[in-house]
Amino acid sequence: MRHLPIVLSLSAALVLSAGVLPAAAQQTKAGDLVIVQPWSRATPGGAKVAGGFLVIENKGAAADTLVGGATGVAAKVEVHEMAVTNGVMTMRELDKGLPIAAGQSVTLKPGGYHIMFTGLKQPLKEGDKVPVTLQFARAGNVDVVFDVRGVGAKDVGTKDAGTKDAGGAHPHK
Ligand SMILES: [Cu+2]
Repeated sequence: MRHLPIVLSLSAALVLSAGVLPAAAQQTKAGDLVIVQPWSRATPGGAKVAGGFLVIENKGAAADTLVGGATGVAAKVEVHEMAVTNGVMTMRELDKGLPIAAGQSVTLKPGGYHIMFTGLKQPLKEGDKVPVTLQFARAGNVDVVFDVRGVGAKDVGTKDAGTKDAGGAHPHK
């Protein structure tokens, strides 16, 4: 099944100035689904995993399920859940995927549900754009682009205070 992603590049103003509101959130529509603002975090040297975060809205009348995905920068794209059990933060793979009920939206964010890129083939650097194909049970494959934010970024629109984004931080491509 093929869906051409509608990637709004309203984000030209991107991360250059601090305090940019996420009003110009990147959105991708695929059937009944709207994928909002996928982002990830820069990885420290040698890290083999990275988290991926986004909002998935299901505007349809039927439930869908995020079951996984694929990307060129990692061996696998898994769907994980993070939870505090007896005071200890643990995470596990959702082997049946993450359901998105009809008419609902699900937020994947640090400390909760998230995408996990495992077997990273290269470090993620702030400012990178990482193409990822998300796989849904109903909507099929959906191509999105994850924005890589600073190491300390906590949520959409949040930048760590110490970010040194003087531009030109694109060592390749
Ligand atoms: Cu994880």
